[in-house]
Amino acid sequence: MSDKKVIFSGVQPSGDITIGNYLGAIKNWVNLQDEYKCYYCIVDLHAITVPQVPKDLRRKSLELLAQYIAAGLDPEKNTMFIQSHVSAHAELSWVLNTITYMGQLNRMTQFKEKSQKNEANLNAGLFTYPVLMASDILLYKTDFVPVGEDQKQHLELARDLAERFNNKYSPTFTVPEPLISKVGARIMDLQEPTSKMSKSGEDDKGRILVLEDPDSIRRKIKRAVTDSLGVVKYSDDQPGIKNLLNIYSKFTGETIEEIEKKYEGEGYGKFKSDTAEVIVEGLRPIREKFDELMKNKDYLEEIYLDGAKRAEREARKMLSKVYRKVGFVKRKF
Ligand code: ATP
Ligand code: LTN
Repeated sequence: MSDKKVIFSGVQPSGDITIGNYLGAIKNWVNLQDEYKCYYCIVDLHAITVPQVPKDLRRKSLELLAQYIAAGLDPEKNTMFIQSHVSAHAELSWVLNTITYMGQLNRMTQFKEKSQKNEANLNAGLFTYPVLMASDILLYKTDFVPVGEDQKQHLELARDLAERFNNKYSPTFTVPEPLISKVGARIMDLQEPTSKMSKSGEDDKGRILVLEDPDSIRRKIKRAVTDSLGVVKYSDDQPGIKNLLNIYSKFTGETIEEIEKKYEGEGYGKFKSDTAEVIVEGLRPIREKFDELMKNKDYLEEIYLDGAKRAEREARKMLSKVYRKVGFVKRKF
């Protein structure tokens, strides 16, 4: 048995992933793969809490797997799988729903925001979304969950449910901790630098996709909202510039101070065009690898099949334990 600590994280195949998803989550995962036992999931059950076109969802799920690999996740080292392939996620979610308070879910900011945007489809899945996320995490005795800052509140709920279950029955779940990086944990919209860049937001000009073509990236950065102060400085009074500094720093590994220094006395023009190049070059290898991977669907199929088998084994064990503790009769087949 391996004594490595366990990592679990996931992204919804609800759209094409942005540099927010990449810098806030996936890029950090790559650095964890040697030291930890990692599960990286494509959370399609979560994705259907907002309307999806079935054939697009199918394609996007596969493309997301290809982007995980293209971004540097090694299928030999990590367990990568599709959430709906391991039914224990939905099953544990039911049990955890019965120990979750309505009041807790009512306080979730993502629910408040998304329910405003989806008034026409205010479904119960959107409300219990964080319980399913807790199930994802708790099935694998997860120690750490590397996510962007927006997921912190959901992680708190996962911790709370783990503790509540452990107290009510007996020690069962590991209480997980969030892993949120200092730089890049919250990449903002380029047009509205006070709200987070999102893959499913309406305005396409505010986000940059991981697979976006270089000219389009250059155009979007050029048009990114800044301010009239004219100094490249990391300050809350300059949310647009602060965001570009974060992006620059996360792609290159240079510190914010080093970058500020480099552009001292320069206007925004040069800083912006350099930032665009940093992004283009940072994404180039991912795009190239992605194109190659998408030509080989059999390979991708092999990976998600193998991943689901491995995940299934672990998840089943935990689910059986939970079923036993809550008092269900043991299944004889
Ligand atoms: P959607 O717009 O469909 O709700 P999303 O773009 O917010 O999706 P998720 O699939 O919900 O993306 O999130 C996947 C991961 O990416 C999570 O760890 C999340 O914290 C991270 N993430 C998403 N957006 C950003 C962002 N703007 N900055 C940093 N991290 C982000
Ligand atoms: N809700 C997450 C996606 C997600 C997730 C998870 C992240 C679903 N299950 C488990 C970490 C661990 C989001 O980023 N919106």
